[in-house]
Amino acid sequence: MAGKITLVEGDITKLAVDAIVNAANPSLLGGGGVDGAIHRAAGPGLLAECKTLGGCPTGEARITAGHRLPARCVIHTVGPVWRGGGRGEPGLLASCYRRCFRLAREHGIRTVAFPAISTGVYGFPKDQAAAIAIREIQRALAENVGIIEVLLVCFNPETKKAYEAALAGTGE
Ligand code: AR6
Repeated sequence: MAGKITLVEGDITKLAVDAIVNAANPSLLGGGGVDGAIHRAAGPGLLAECKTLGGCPTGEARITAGHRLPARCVIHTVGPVWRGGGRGEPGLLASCYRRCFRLAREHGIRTVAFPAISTGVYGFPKDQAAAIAIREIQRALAENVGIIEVLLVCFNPETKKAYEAALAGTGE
């Protein structure tokens, strides 16, 4: 495999990687959860840049500079709100990861950190989200998109357990 997956605990805003991923909403103008933390740490320049983007549909992604963050870039993606699983949520979540990797390749990003997209306020079950994340990340690494390391940030113990189970299921 061309790149590796690493689980890390803690706050994504502290990571000095090429890009951190933000679990945003379609306005791209900030919110709670990891989105709020990223905007607070990045400072007002990030909001100003986001205002120029005109929002982002669910399942897509947009890229900005990192402003005051240690990360060079922020990839903002909009995960689906969980509505029981029958409204295309799994496909939309997979699309978030694919769009993030597409942007990463276009921008020469070699190290990228993801939060557990959609598993907070948006209510996506953590185990299902972790399985989708691992599958899409392994696919991107196998396609050799230029990434050398994907960090999966575990903000709570349940998220870490879900990733560990998903990785065990794939023989990683
Ligand atoms: N570092 C890493 N992970 C974090 C951090 C952090 N600093 N803070 C929270 N998490 P959420 P969503 C984890 O709710 O479900 C916002 O208001 C959190 O524990 O941030 O995609 C947006 O504007 C969880 O595991 O994102 C949208 O309106 C994961 O990040 C909405 O929330 C995602 O939780 C998006 O909801």
